[in-house]
Amino acid sequence: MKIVERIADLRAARQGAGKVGLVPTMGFLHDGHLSLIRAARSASETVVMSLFVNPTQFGPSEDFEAYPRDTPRDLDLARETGVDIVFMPSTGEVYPPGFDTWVEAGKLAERWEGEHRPGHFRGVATVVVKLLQIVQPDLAYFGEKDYQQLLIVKKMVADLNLPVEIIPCPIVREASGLALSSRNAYLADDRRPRAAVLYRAMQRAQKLASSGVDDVSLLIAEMKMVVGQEPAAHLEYLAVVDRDSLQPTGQLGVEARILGAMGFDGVRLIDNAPLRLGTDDD
Ligand code: PAJ
Repeated sequence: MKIVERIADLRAARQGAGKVGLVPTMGFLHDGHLSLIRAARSASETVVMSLFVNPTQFGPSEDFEAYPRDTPRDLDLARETGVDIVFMPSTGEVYPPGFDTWVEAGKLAERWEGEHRPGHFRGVATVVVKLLQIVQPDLAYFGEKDYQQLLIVKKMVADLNLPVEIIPCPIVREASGLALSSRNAYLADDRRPRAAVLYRAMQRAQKLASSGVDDVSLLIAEMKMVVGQEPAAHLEYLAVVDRDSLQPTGQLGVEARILGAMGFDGVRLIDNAPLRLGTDDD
């Protein structure tokens, strides 16, 4: 496995690499990240993983400095999982002095994470377009865990004619249902099952929808009741949205998406799930 810190060296390593799959990450790898690497491994000749905690997607009062980091462990996991090249640039390599061009995501970024984390998606879209330009992969892998981010990246790639295929990957969860996240490291081990309350609420909504309940306000009220039973959980938003436009839906159609964010023991957690009327899978 090659470890590359400079853009020029990455470009050189990429020459003649065949079909390239890129997995962008901020490190502190868990099974969610590894599932993306495995998907890339199965479809590409060369797997590139970027490891870069991107400062521009963190707000001034957010956890950029405290964001969990463990590079030696990440490199071991990447090597074991079949990464060929790790790209781990310094902040100055990605944002040299005077850097001043930004990618602004449109309507998809207005609500939900965009509303609660102003500037977040501008930072994400900018760093993702830079990583795509630097690595020039054929395929790039993104998790549904960050569903809004996935849709924004897909839209950006279409709107800016970037020659890459975006491959969505399913959410990996703990046995409790808690979606894996680097930020789960902030939670005490014995608190994690309780932090799965957001997912339990989403499962409750799916169960009702499966039995024919299509009244979205009732489904949301039920989910809020489930979350309300967990005193440590403080909802930021919980919404049923059109799975493509991310606009709230009034009536449950064929398929919608539930998006939620909450504070739990002072940790900010997000989750999402499909919501289908009259079926019981997922
Ligand atoms: P990070 O949070 O490290 O996540 C890297 C990738 O792993 C993202 O595509 C994310 O959706 C995916 N992922 C995280 N948890 C997952 C889970 N439980 N199941 C499946 N996939 C999961 O997302 C970012 O970094 C950054 O915003 C980035 C795209 C790298 C830009 O800086």
